[in-house]
Amino acid sequence: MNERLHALRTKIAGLRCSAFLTLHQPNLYYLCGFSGSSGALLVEQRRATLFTDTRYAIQAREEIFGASVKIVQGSLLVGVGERLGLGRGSLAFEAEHASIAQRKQLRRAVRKSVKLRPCIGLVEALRSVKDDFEIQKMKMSASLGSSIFDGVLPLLRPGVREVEIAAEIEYKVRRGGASAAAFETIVAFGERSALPHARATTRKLRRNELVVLDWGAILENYCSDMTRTVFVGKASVRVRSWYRAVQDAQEAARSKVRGGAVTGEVDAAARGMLEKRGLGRFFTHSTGHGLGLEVHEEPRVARGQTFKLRSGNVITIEPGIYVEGTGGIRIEDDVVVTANGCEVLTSASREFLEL
Ligand SMILES: [Mn+2]
Repeated sequence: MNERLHALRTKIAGLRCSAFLTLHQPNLYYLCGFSGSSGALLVEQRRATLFTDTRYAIQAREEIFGASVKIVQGSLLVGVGERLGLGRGSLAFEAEHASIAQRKQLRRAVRKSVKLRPCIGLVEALRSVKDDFEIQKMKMSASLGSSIFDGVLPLLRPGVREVEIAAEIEYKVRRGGASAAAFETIVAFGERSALPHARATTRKLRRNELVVLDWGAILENYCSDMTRTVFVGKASVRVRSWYRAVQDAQEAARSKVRGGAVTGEVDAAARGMLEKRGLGRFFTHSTGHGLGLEVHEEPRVARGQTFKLRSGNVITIEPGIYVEGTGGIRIEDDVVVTANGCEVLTSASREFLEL
């Protein structure tokens, strides 16, 4: 019995829908184990069917649980329409993962008497609570990410380019067993570190500069995401005090994480700490986000969010400050929520390192 499909069917029935359709890869993988890049999963109350094309025929039969496989020539949605036994009733589809063109195609593919019901976040809500097996994988992914940090530090010598460091990080992550980096690795030197999502360039490292490294792995389908900031050279008193403030903000946010806490409070803890140091205006993004099969997923850890954390949620805690023209500092860890607090999955040192 596929418990995930069971939980989804309960939700679908609660919405008074008779069937559910997803085309979104992480949801396909989560619900039936399919890792191919093109598929459609139709979940009805008594059966589930994965539609894919001939490229994935062997793979789908090997991977899938709880659903049967239907290999389709041509449009997957036409296949869905033919299989859908409904004469009437409602088919729920994922509004956030269907293009306007796909929606039109779907309308043509199913009978006129079937209502199409856009819905949002049904599978994502299930995915936000990780089971023990998933937490195990996320621990492995986070520990792979953490394990490469010490090996990168000796490469941070004046003259090295951002792209070289990014390439080294991604190489090490893949050598460690990752199928890919979880996102484009961020390496930002000096004033470029004031861009929270800087893209690595050929800019060379100089002495007495901040270095922000933000990287992650996809290991057995699960993402890690972490950031460390170091200083190459001797930091000023001002930069040291900034670093301490971000460290304290990160710790304040982490200490708020527990089952029953609201993500807006976690965000407020980090923000409040930086405001107290007069740095609030430099913290220009949210404190964190859910992490799992995707690098950004539910829940959001941001100002005003009312999401109540539960054991098994995995989130990042990543406050930062960004001072235009000077540089930025961010510290990011992945944590799993427990009844009484959280367990930090990323183990690399958070101490201020001057290289
Ligand atoms: Mn992140």
